[in-house]
Amino acid sequence: MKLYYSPLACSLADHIALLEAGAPFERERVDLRTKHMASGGDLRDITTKGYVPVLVLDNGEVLTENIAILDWLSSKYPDLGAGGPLGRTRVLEALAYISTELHRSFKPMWHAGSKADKERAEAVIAGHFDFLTDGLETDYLFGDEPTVADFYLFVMLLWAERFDIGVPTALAGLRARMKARPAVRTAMVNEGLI
Ligand SMILES: N[C@@H](CCC(=O)N[C@@H](CS)C(=O)NCC(=O)O)C(=O)O
Repeated sequence: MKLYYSPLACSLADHIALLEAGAPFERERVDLRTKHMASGGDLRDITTKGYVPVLVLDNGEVLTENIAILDWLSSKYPDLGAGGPLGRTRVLEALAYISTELHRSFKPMWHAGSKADKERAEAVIAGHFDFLTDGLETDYLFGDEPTVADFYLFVMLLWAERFDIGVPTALAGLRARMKARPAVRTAMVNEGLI
């Protein structure tokens, strides 16, 4: 498998998942502005979508979209998912919320925009973090071990840190626990984040 990623992009969730699973994989760093890959070539030759994450499977199939890649990884490595009859569906529900509501809300923070746009985005992001905290009594979203949904949420919590956006205590705790995990540290070192 080969993961196409960019440092601190949402592909960090997939990078963490692969390391947590102990999966054999290679990684290729991509410059998101130019689409150039560290070892040469253009990401658009792998996928015309031109964004990360991209996971190329050993049989050459190209997977894109965080929700799909993380779901595929958790079906292949069940320790990355949640148990119970609705486990997979609940994790997908969380992944969809993180992707389509929370991740999307960060767009004004990454791109040039007015102060008012950024303040509005910050309020929306805070609302999503509150929603995810409501009723959370475990170390991670689905219990005492993280799932792929926590890996994606963790990236959003790192973005919050980067943009100085406060997060509820429970999510600050989740972020700290994630940072202490060996696989997470390795992913962050690989991406030059620590
Ligand atoms: N729909 C995609 C969006 C992924 C995405 O937003 N990737 C960002 C990094 S976090 C990216 O590569 N942006 C560069 C671009 O869109 O040109 C998914 O959910 O995986």
